[in-house]
Amino acid sequence: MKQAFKSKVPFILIAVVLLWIKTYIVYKTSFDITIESVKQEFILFINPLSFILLIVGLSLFFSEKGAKRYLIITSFIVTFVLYANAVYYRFFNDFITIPLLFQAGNMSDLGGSITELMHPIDLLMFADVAILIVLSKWTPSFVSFATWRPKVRKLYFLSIVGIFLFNLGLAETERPQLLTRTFDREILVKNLGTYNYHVYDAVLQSKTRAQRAMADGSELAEIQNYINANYKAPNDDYFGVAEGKNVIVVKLESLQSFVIDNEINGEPVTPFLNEIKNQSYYFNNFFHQTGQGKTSDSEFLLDNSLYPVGRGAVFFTHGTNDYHTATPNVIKEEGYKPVVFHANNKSFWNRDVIYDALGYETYYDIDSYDVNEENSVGWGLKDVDFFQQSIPYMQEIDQPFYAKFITLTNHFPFVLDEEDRFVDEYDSNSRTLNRYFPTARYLDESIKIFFEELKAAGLYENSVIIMYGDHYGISETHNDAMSQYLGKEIRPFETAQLQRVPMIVHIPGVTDKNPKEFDTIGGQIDLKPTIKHLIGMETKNDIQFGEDLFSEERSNFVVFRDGGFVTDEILYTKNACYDKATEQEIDQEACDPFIEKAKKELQYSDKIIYGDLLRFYDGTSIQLDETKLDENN
Ligand code: GP9
Ligand code: MN
Repeated sequence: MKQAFKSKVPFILIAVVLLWIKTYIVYKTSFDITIESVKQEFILFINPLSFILLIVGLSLFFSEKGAKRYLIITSFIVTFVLYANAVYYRFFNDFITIPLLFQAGNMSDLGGSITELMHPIDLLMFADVAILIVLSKWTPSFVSFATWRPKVRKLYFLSIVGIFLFNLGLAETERPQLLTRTFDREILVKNLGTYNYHVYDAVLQSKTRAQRAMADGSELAEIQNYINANYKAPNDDYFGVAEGKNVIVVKLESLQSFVIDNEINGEPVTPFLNEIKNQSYYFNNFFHQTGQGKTSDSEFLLDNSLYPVGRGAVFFTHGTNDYHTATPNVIKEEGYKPVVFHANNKSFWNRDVIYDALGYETYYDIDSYDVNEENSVGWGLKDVDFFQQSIPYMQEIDQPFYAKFITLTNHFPFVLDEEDRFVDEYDSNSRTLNRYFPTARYLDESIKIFFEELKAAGLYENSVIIMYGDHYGISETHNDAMSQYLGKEIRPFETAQLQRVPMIVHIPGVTDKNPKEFDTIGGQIDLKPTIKHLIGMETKNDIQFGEDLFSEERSNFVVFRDGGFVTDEILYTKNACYDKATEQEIDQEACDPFIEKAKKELQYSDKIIYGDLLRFYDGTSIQLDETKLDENN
């Protein structure tokens, strides 16, 4: 008897193994997941296991008959989810997210072609469900349906926790802060598995839905009072100077201000930017205000003049909010065509979803570019090729356009091909900082080429070109090397000052005749009102936390996402207050009023995002639209 039991295979384990192997086969055949190492392949292989063990394991609480039924139904549902993803992927090259599923546009795109996307061979995906049905009907002698003792059950569930933590631990070594930053669906699926990813997506979704459902728009009145009281009228000398021109916004990857007008081994790091800033409006006290969402946060600040969220990337957590006041949406009404150029996977930072909400009409993503071994490095297409290949698209777009360009080569870990190296690496104990200079120099070169190509394509004269750095490239980990390069000790005061990024406004025919350098304190949150005023749009009634950088009434106050700030005279960072003139720490009292103001701004901005409050905003006054409340809650 004992012998017979030993040689039997538990039905539940058959279900687990079949689902597991199938999932892995579907990963390899239906999805295009890039694997770069054996470790990544191993993570991919084990990642479906924890979820499958858990969902299948629930059958242990049923009677024998119930368990059979439960296992068959569960296998079917799990397979169906997997299959739905595979079909969705064939069309969208992306994994399903709950909001995407309900996004009308997306699904109707799919509607007509769904049968085309399904193939008879797909039925094989359900083969294991059929096997389970056969086994449970005919109960062959090698299969055991016996229930497990409580002790064994406990062990089973404990081992699931162990497997999950092991998986998460391995994944974290591949991608630190995987869950809080949620970079990319592909990365989540690759590391945690498609099932865990869906659970994660559902949690995120219900959290945001709950916060949204609680909001009724009444908070907006208070926020709007604050914003109105802080409104800064535009400066007549600059208002409308670029009216009717194309707006080209170039996001300079990881470029910090310390490289501007600076040298590496006796050579300028950014020769072209140094030259062009002297034919432009140049802001030398302009800060990035990004959080965990990095590039995407800088884009969020640019288009909304709202702060990104404190945890995670707002592009992900609130990608389907109402953003009808975002620059791309409102600029459309002025006859502008809003587009984005970025040679990366479209789902990275959830861009494909939020760009729709922000109002971008076309996103030229990686599929719009010819990317091959020769023209790519590190994160993908090299910046020079990126700009060159973008020009023909630009020539086709109706003018005026609002075009955002997202560069990529100057991105950690700052790798570069020999032929693109115009300066030598630095020599310090930080490989990151050493390599930063050649890639920053390469980015500068790509901008030079972009300007030349714009001129050759006849696009230059009729455009205003705005360039800004998105976030730091060199983190505090490299302070020793940085202090060697800058020739001074890097304390928290200096670290905060190092968050300055270049910001250049170049208007052909205007700034080349009358360039100007501004030392006013500003940040990415100011880009929206600044750009709108330059092209002659009012912002009087806008929900915004930024101020026009040219306004004479500016408050010269910039808030970091962590609550730190900088004014003309003081700087507050990591709970310490500094006098900017002496760079010494001073009594906290001097900072107190601003600490409150910074906190208030961040809270108001968070309230707008978490409550999706812009859906209640009609552009002039707060109107509580009851029908919207009903349909949204
Ligand atoms: C990816 C690019 C870089 O598409 O924008 O993102 P980052 O890591 O800098 O946020
Ligand atoms: Mn970036």
